Amino acid sequence: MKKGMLCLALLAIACTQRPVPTESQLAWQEMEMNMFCHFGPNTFSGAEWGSGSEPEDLFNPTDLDCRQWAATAKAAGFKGIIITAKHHDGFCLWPNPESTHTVAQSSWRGGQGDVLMELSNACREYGLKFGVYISPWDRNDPRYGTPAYNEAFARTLESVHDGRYGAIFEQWFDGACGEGPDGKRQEYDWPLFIGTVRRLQPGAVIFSNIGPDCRWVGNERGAAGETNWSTLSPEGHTPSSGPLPSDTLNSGNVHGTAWIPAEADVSIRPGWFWKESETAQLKTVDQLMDIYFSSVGRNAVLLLNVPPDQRGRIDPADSLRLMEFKARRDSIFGKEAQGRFNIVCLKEDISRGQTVAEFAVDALVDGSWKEIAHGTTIGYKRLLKVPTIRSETVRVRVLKSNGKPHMESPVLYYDIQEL
Ligand code: FUL
Repeated sequence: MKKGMLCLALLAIACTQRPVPTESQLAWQEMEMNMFCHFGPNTFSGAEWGSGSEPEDLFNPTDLDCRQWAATAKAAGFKGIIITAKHHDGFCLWPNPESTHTVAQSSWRGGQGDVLMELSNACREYGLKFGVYISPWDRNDPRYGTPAYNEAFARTLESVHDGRYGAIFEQWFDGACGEGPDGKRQEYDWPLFIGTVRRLQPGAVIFSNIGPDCRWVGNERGAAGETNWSTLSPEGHTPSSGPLPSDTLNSGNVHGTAWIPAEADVSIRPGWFWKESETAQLKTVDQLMDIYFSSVGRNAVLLLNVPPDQRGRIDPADSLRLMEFKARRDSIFGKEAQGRFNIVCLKEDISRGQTVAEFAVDALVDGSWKEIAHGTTIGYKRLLKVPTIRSETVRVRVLKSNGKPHMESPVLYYDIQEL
């Protein structure tokens, strides 16, 4: 008998039009894990939020090697890299003609350097996708707080998305703004920003607190809700109008009007930027595994930050931890369980939408069915840890569903360390 068996006991089927992912969103979800690289003046100052008045010469990696980042990401099982092309301090890691606060004004490589060019080339070489974080909040640009800034920011986006760095798989719009009550106020022109990226990179997935293409998961711990719908109702909100409540972002909306799946961002270190003092505080493999189960294993994409150091290389301690994390995942998911299992992997065919709202998993033990897990949503992937069971046969009962569920056969794994 086939190991996984599907039993659809439908209690409720609603025949409404459900949101489904676009081709780009589907491809994005299948990436599962991407590497985030926070890199810029803060790498050298030790700040998490730069003031914007740092001298350009502060940015001075002594041995930049983006191929080493890509090789590390590839070996660790990531499918793409997203770099902070411009963080809140406004410094641009590429020669942005719209700004006077960029690598071109620094003495690094005589002002001829371009981190985005090196990284996009390295990603192509290693078969990784390339993405960019470009912060709308800018503490350097004197136009920030005036309508002129919106036009300037759109041109900034153009100078990255116009094809010179090839295809960009994700544009990350950070919602943070720390201006405070007496600070500058910028009315962002979101239709202009989103339209600019769409026009130049129609295949890019656009991230912000509320989408349009993928949403923030509501925390920086890398944890999606046990209930996690890829649908959301963002009407009445803009990416900067104050996020939806964290629990909404964490769980999505069961009857959400748009397909806006969750992305779970978290750093391997306490901070987002590299600091020597934090090298001893890397997340452990167990912590990374917990993050994996509560992000990828709960229908989210994991964006794990691994910040390059002052040389412009991934710190050996971080690389080692990533390899240990990869080895641990391989030891579990490298082959299906034989004879007994303690992890069940469920998947819906999300190209037809997400429908399952409640399910139970039963295992056939000594000739009778025994319930071993119960949950709400499944989505692209749901990983369930269960007590170790000697059985090769499970069935899934769909107890509540918003439409006809399209599920794949469950797959069983065995984690020897969970004995
Ligand atoms: C936040 C930022 O303020 C942090 O510096 C970091 O970039 C994180 C990913 O997003 O909103």
